[in-house]
Amino acid sequence: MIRLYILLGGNLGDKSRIFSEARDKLEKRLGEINSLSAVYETEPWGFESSDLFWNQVLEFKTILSPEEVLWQTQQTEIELGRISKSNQYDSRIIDVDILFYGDQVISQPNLIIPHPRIQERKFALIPLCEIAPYLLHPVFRKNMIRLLEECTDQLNVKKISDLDEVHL
Ligand code: PH2
Ligand code: MG
Ligand code: MG
Repeated sequence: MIRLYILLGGNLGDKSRIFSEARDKLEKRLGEINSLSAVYETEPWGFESSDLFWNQVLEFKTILSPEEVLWQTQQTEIELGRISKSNQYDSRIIDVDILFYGDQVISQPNLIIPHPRIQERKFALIPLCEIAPYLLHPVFRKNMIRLLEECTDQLNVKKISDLDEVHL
């Protein structure tokens, strides 16, 4: 069993329904959800939009290979109606990103693990700190607390209270 961390992101549509469906589909495809962060409302990183994102980190136990996980996450995005994958950052219904696959380091044209920009993004580090503060980044050899302390991202990341999030 490998411990797998996935980041959900999206800033279009009925985010509550889409996130709930994404969690259900991913649990069927990847394995049991071991723990999950709160949902955070986050300012778009890397591009301008008035549509705020939701982000959430999920921790799974999986027996799938990294390539199988990638395939399953892509199928989930397609099923939930994600249209295109442009090279530029853009608004989207759902993005399912692999953050960590155990402590493995993978560098293939279509699959880079750990996700190459975790350390630059508070919208990933803050939920990671909530559920896995002492998880060691296998490349930088630093835990999530340390990466968050060193992160210079200034964009707003706000926890959505359980009361607001009726469908969770
Ligand atoms: N994902 C991006 C680009 N920018 N900004 C926020 N707040 N949340 C995201 O998930 C996100 C982003 C590319 O995948
Ligand atoms: Mg992404
Ligand atoms: Mg993605």
